[in-house]
Amino acid sequence: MWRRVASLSPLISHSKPSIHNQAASTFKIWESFTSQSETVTPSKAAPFITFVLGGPGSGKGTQCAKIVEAFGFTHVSAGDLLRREIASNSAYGAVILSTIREGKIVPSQVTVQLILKEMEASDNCKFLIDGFPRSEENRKAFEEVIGAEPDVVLFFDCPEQEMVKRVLNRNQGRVDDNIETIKKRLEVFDELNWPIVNYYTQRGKLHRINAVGTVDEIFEKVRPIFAALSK
Ligand code: UP5
Ligand code: MG
Repeated sequence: MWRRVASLSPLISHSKPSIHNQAASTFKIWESFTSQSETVTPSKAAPFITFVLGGPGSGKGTQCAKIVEAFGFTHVSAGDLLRREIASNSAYGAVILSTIREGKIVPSQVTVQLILKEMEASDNCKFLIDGFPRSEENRKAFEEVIGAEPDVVLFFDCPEQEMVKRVLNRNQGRVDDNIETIKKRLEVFDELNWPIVNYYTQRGKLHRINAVGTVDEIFEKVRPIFAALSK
């Protein structure tokens, strides 16, 4: 049985008018998403949500794969969802692509709707939200739409030099894995990540994990967090 740190409302988007209005002026897909989500059956189990934070190359995706394997979570990578939008030639693909190339942050309305859509499509109720939120504005937008906070927040804390080395070695053809964009990604991370870390530290939800070491060594620091919750 998964013990919730905070009880979450069912996964129905009771989106508040402020978010809806703000979104409508930016991206119309928000409207279509919220109107779709009103049809979701209220019986869906309340989700157990883990936010996975950390700089570029800190190992978020790698550790999420290990958590999925060991604890049966569904992995929702915000970056992967955005890259999927680009690949699908969606109306917003071009805007998302240029934002990622510049190492900047895609508007919350777009990312939040992609994440929630993915969650709603899943039968699982345990989610790892990887690489989100990246700013206080992201965090507030998500929490306002879902009407609750995440249960757990992981923060993979990794020195810049190590993150740069890992990203440059990845070699998977990502448009943002070049030194110029990496510098910008690191700047944006440094500017916007800390308020989120501080916020969830104060809420008693943040687990800071030293992300230096082998993948298995790092996972041995992650495992007890979920093992304790699943008792
Ligand atoms: N690796 C992993 N662990 C290792 C270890 N312990 N030792 C040695 N090597 C290790 O790992 C990176 C590389 O390091 C891999 O080759 C791996 O094998 C190796 P990975 O697990 O992929 O790290 P991760 O933290 O996931 O790095 P990633 O580059 O994916 O992080 P980012 O946060 O930069 O990327 P993301 O895909 O989340 O976002 C990309 C862009 O999308 C953002 O810059 C932004 O423009 C946009 N975006 C938004 O606008 N909003 C969002 O909400 C999300 C993204
Ligand atoms: Mg990743």
